[in-house]
Amino acid sequence: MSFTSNVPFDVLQFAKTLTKLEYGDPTVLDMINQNYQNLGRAYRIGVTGPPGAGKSSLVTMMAKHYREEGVRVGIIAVDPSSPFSGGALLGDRIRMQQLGADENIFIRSMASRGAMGGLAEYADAAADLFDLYGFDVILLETVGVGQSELEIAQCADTTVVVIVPQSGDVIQGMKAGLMEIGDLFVMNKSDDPFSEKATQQLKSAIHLKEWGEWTPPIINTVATENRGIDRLIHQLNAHHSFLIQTGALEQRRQQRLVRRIKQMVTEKVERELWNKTREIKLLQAIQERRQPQHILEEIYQDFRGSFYVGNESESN
Ligand SMILES: Nc1nc2c(ncn2[C@@H]2O[C@H](COP(=O)(O)OP(=O)(O)O)[C@@H](O)[C@H]2O)c(=O)[nH]1
Ligand SMILES: [Mg+2]
Repeated sequence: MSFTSNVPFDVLQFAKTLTKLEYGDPTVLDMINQNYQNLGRAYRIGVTGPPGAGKSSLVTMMAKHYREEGVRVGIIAVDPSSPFSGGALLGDRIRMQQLGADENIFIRSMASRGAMGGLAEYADAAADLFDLYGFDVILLETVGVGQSELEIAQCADTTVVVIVPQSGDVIQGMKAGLMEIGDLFVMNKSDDPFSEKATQQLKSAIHLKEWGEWTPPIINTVATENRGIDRLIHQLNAHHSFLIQTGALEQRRQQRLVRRIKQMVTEKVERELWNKTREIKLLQAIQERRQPQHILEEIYQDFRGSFYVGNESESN
């Protein structure tokens, strides 16, 4: 299948394709690959932050806002910490139900690793599908608590870090590398009495860092009351323009591909290296109590040698 700009959108078919992707169906991966030249139209926004910060509430409001502007919105909600039928995702769904039956909004929740390598690869590929199917904006919600979540955030063109004032110690909430990845910071739950103090703390923390051409703005929001969302969208538009004008958008996308292809090559090499025969050889060598360094050399040389089978003259 290939895509033109006028493919009629079939909701059911799209949902099925996403499910196939979830099961690692190679035909879907192949389709993404075949249509590689058509990728990159959509603006990918990552929304990350600690559990309960209000990410889903914000994403819902952002989607509403974009819909009012006629923008087609795809939402990918990744929550590795809760099972598919678990509370958090169920909550997400209920909150997002207010978006209603609008075919220009599509929400996909994913909680399991699925058949693909990891959640980051899967989320990335799912975003590709949304992109190919003509969605303008893709909102990628992830819980910012660990490495894999940071990787998911890196699938985005712009990363929004959502934090809340409750703890009274904002810097504490920034531990998981969130400070490093934010292009925009949202202080949600700004109806909280600590909000002002927390915003000041965050501002100081941001200004401690060297940011180059773009210093991340802080946007105060109350997602549940739809407050501050227009300012958030305004800042997102500003960042999007900034990325385009400076060439950073292209650069980020190239970097993303560099990472992705490197990782695929590494995985392929690893699969070939650790075939059954070498696994057995390794175990035998260990049982014979041979020196680890010698085992390493032998396996490595054997692996290298496998590239030159039938081509002895180059195998020195
Ligand atoms: N007071 C207040 N509560 C909020 C706000 N935004 C979200 N919430 C509530 O915080 C809880 C967690 O929100 P949710 O969007 O599920 O957070 P997520 O885990 O980051 O996706 C829910 O009960 C929301 O109703 C806000 O701005 N102010
Ligand atoms: Mg959520």
